[in-house]
Amino acid sequence: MTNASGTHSDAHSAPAGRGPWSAPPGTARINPAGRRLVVISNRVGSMRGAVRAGGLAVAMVDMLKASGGIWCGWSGKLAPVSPERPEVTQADGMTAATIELTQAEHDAYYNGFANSCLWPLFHNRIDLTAFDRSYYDGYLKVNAKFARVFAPLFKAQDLIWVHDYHLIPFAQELRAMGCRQPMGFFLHIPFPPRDVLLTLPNAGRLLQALFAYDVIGFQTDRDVERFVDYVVNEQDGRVSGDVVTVFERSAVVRSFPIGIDVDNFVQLAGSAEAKRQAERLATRRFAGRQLIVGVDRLDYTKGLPLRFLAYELLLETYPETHGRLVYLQIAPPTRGAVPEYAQIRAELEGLEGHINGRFAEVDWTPLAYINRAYSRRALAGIYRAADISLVTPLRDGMNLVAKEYVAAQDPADPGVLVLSRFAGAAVQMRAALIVNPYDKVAVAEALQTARHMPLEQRRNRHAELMRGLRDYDIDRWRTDFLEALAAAGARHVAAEA
Ligand code: ADQ
Repeated sequence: MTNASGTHSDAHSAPAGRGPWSAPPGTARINPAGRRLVVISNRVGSMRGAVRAGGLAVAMVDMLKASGGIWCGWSGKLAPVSPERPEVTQADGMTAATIELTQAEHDAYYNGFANSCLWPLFHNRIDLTAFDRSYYDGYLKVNAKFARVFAPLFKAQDLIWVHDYHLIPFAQELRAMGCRQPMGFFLHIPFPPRDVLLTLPNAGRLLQALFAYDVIGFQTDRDVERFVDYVVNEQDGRVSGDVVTVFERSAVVRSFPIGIDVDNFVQLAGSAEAKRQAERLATRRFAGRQLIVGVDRLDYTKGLPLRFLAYELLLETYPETHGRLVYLQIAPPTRGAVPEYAQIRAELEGLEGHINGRFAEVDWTPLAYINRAYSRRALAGIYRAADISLVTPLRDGMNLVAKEYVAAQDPADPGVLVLSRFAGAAVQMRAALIVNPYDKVAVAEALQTARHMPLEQRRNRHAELMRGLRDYDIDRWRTDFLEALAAAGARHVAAEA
C-alpha cells in the first residue's frame, strides 16, 4: 500500500480504534472528543431506514447519536418551490435536517451532473458521460443552497464530514460564507485516471473545490495515487507525507477503505429470518443444487451483462452443470430517471430469456433474476445458502456485498467468493478468487474452480478473508477518518494562533 507520497500508508496497519475517543472493543467507540459531528450526504437516513439500508447508514447514525450530531441532506421529496429553511427533526439523541428540492434542481444536480456525468466518468465510462453545462450549473446551485440552508445549524466546534461525489463543492461554499470548522470529504466511488478526468470540461474547478476540505479520503491507495497524479502533473501540486498542497491550500489525502460491521452481519446470518430464507432456498427452489448468488444495485458499473455471459459460457463448456447449478441474481433497480439504467435493465432481461431459453429443462431453470430489495436478514440468509458469490463489477469504489457474503458464511463449510480485480475490495480480499470481469472465459473457469474447491481450501480462504474484514471494519473506518479530521482541525487552530 502506498499513500500520497508513495510511501507505506498506515491506513491499513495502524491499530484499530486507538483514537482520542476510542473505548475498549465491544463498547461504543464513537465519542468525538467533545466535538459534535455533522454528516452531510445527498440523502439522510432515518434510524429505521438505516437498519434497512445497511451497515453504512447504521454506522453513521451510531456516530451521530454518540456526539448528539446532525445529519443533513435532501429529504427524498420534490416540491414546487424549494424551501430556504431545513426541516429539523430529533430522535434518540441525533438530529436530522433535510430540505426538499424542485424537480428542476433534482434533474440538474442529481440525475444530471452527479449521475449522468460524475458517476460514469469516475467509473471510466466516458462513453456514457453527459457533459452538459446546465447540469454543472444546477449542481453548483444545489451545493450552494445546501450550504446556505444548513450552515446556520453548525457550531464553531463541530467536525463536518461530507459524503460522496454529489457534494464536492459544498465545503467551498461554506468557506465562502466564513465557516472555519474542520471539514472532511470521503469519496465512496473510485477516483479516475488523469486522462479520463481531463475529459471533464470543468475538472480543474471541481478539483480546486475539493481543496476547501482539510481531509480528502478515498477507498484505496490506488485512488490516492490517481488523485495525486492529477494534482501534481496538471496543477503543479506538492506532496509531503500525506499532505497535498495546491491552489494555495493543503489537505490530508489518504485512503480509508470502508468495511462492514462484521459481528452484526455474523449475527444477522444466524437470525431466525436468515435461517428461514436459507432453508426456503435449500429445500424448495434450489433443492440439492449448487447455488451461485449475485447481489448488486442494477447499475452498468456492476458488470452484469458480462457476468450473465460468463455463466452462459460455463453452462456451455461444462454440460455436467446442467440441472446441478443455479445462478440467482438479485438486482433492485436504481436511478430510473437516467436512461442508461432503463437500457441495462432491458439488456439483462433479454440475456436472462436467452440463457434460460437455451438451457432450461422442465424441472430446472438455470438463471433466476430478481429485481427487488430484500431485508438485511433475508439477504444474510441468501448469502449463507449460496455456495459461490459472484461479484464482478467493471469498476467499484469498494463493494460491500463481497464483504457481507464472507461474513455471512458458516466457517465450518464456507462458500467461495469470486471477485473482480477492479473492485476496491480486491486490494484487501486477496484470498478470494480474483478475476478480470472483462474476460468471460476466466470468470467461467473461476466458477468451475469454486464449484470444486475442497473444504480445507475453502476454510483457509474464508479464515483469511475474515481476518481482513475484522482488521479493517466499519468502526475502524469511521474512527480513522474522524481522527484524521480532528487532527487536521487541531493543526488549523495551531496555525492560526
Ligand atoms: P454501491 O454501489 O451501492 O455503494 P455496495 O458497496 O455493493 O455498492 O453496497 C450496496 C449495499 O446495498 C450493500 O450493503 C448491499 O447489501 C445492499 N444491497 C444491494 N442489493 C440489495 C438488495 N437487493 N436488497 C437489499 N440490499 C441490497 C457505493 C460504492 C461502493 C462502496 C459503497 C460504500 O459504489 O463501491 O463500497 O458505496 O462506500
